[in-house]
Amino acid sequence: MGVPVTASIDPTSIDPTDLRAPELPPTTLAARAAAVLRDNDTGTLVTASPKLYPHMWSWDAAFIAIGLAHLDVNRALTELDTLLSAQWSDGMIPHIVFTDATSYFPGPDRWGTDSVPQRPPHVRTSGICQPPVHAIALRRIVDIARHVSRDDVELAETFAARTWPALYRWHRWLARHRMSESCGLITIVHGWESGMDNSPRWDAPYAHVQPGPDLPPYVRLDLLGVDDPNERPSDAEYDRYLWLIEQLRRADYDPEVVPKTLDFRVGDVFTTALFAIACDDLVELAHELSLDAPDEVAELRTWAAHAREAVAHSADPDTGLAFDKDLRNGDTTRTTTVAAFSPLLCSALPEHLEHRLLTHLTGPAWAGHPKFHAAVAPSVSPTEPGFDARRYWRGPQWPVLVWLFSFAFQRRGWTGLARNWREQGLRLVADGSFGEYYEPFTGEPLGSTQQSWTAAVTLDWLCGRWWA
Ligand code: 2M8
Repeated sequence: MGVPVTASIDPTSIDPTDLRAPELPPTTLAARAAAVLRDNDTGTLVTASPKLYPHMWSWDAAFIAIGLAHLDVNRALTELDTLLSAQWSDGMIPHIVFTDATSYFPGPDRWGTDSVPQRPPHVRTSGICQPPVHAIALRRIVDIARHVSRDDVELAETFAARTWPALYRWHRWLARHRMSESCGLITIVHGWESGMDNSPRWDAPYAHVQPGPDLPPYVRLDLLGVDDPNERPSDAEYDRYLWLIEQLRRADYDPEVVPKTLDFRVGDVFTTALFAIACDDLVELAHELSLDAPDEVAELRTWAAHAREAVAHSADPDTGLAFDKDLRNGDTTRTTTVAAFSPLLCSALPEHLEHRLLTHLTGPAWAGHPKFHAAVAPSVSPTEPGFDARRYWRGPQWPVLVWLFSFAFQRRGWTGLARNWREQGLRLVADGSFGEYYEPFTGEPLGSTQQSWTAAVTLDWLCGRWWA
């Protein structure tokens, strides 16, 4: 079932306070965001964007489901259901669930997962994962439903009880196969698993990835989906991305083998922080729904504690900035990107250090940069050597990340800050083009437009009453 054409926003649910001169009035902006989700809806999944990304992406789907819940709780649950129906039998949620579209590369043939026994037979998928934000989304949708109607609460709670075991198995897969024995951080085996594909965080680890002469030839299609190739990763980066797919195929996507053998193996602080709060959310859901799963709940608590500990250990004792670990050589990757503020997402640090980190995040090198169009964190600060204002994860501001931090601030009780980031996030998206990312100085939308997760977080900022 698709988003109903008649789905409309209840204007009374929109909090109109503090919007700084948006180009579009909030009701118009919300209606346009709803239209993006409706236009990108195939019926059972909303594609990440119409042109550049005509498939379902794992972490996009979680944010998209939150946006959908403001239009139709049932449709939001269908989105999560579609994703979960593509879960591999070992528990992994794949990073792409493919539609029939052929305009994206690498598509299912290049991933070569058709013969992998863990993959469910009815659907074609990639063979890696993305950050585990799904339990966070499910809990948020249950909350949203509580403000809609009794029927929606019933629907959402029944769905949550039914799918809780699948989300538990997904977390168990991460804990079993990806929690690094040496540092406790969640291991990623491809930059795509971080969601921040070409972030300078990965420059040093990618130096180990040397594509062989037997890398099968390929043609990039992503460059057709943007105005300027400089907004996307370079060709050299793409060679490495594709080489890792070759290595994954040669390892038969075996979850025991992959994290021990791939040329890219990194403990990711951001994914680990999200894992910690997603485990908390599964525990909370189990309590709220009175689920009888004491052993599983105990495991989730342990994983959350280990994840927090690992994030805390990866933080610099003076600044609180947290850094990834290159598991191939044990190096701490000292590149500061927005991910370095991950301890704030999961309350991993003592108060004085958190305060220092927060001051830095909101200060002139980051969100408080005096020349920024909107006062939110960029993916990389202009003060960092790897900064590039227009290129993808190397500098632009990403509404979805702004939402994640604003949401975490709200949950932590930092309501003033949360409201401020919401207001500034709305300033970023106020022109209604729903860019994938934005040039921080001018606020120009870059990458794809009509990007579903941008529309979705806009809807949550506008209609999620608890921001007020
Ligand atoms: C981007 O990643 C894909 C590969 O997974 C790509 O560039 O082709 C990233 O921004 C990722 O975080 C996001 O999930 C995906 C779809 O929006 O696009």
